[in-house]
Amino acid sequence: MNIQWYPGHMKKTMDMLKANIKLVSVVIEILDARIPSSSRNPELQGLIKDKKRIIILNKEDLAEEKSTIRWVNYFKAQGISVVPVNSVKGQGIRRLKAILQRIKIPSRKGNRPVRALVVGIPNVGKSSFINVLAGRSAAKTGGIPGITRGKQWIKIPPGIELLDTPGILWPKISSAEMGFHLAVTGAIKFELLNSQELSLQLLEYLYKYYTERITLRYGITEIPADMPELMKEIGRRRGYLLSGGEIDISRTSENLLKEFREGKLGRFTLDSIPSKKSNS
Ligand SMILES: Nc1nc2c(ncn2[C@@H]2O[C@H](COP(=O)(O)OP(=O)(O)OP(=O)(O)O)[C@@H](O)[C@H]2O)c(=O)[nH]1
Ligand SMILES: [Mg+2]
Repeated sequence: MNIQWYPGHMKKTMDMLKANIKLVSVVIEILDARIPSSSRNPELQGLIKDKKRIIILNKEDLAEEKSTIRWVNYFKAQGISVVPVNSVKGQGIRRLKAILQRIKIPSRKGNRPVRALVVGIPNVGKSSFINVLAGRSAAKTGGIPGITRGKQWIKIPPGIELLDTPGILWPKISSAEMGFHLAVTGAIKFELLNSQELSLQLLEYLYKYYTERITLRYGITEIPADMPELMKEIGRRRGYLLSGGEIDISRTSENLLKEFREGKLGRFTLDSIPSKKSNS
């Protein structure tokens, strides 16, 4: 899976972040708990530099609990505050609020608000996170990447101001595996993907590591080792037929992706902790 998606609006957002970084005292980096390293924008690290940073592992409800604990420990060991969050149900939000409220801003006048920049890849849940933190629908959200356009300051009393920003990727996604992780979790615009190819790749991943979940979800006990054949079998079980009686592969593929993203096949963490050697 070779994916590049860096349109003009992402470059513009990057420039906007550069211009606004001096206005904030904290950067809230929203990562996808299923892919904590693939969802980390390498271009942001230079921008954030020594600014206070909080990492949110969002969509924790879709990630494997044990892996999330490992990732939390991994970031903590680097001295970074990290909170797993479910931005739909609000889990983790109280802890995050407490962290934000502990941040003291040196000011002659006393109570200056804590201003934070909220950044992350498309569709990771930045706007949902802000809304659940604010306790109201202040920012527009949606199931496809590219919902937020332009910047928006949102006030959260007492004393917190957040800047919602459009999701951004980076000019060169370095590995095919990273591309697969971003695409399969929903960070890449649908129109850019070959959903049948992506879905086959997902099936291969499931077949390799989570065979029992295929059986559990689709009732297939004798799983064929040929992926297109397995895809057909899933379509057959679902009754996704074309008018001539053939299996509707396109519908089956899209449904597999959808169910995976919604957590219907269980919780998944696709990224593992980098080994000590490769961790620079
Ligand atoms: N399961 C689950 N879904 C979530 C969570 N947070 C957000 N979502 C869903 O993810 C989708 C994207 O949410 P948004 O808040 O619009 O994401 P965003 O990062 O602002 O997206 P852009 O503005 O397009 O970059 C929506 O369908 C949300 O309901 C979460 O913690 N768990
Ligand atoms: Mg948004």
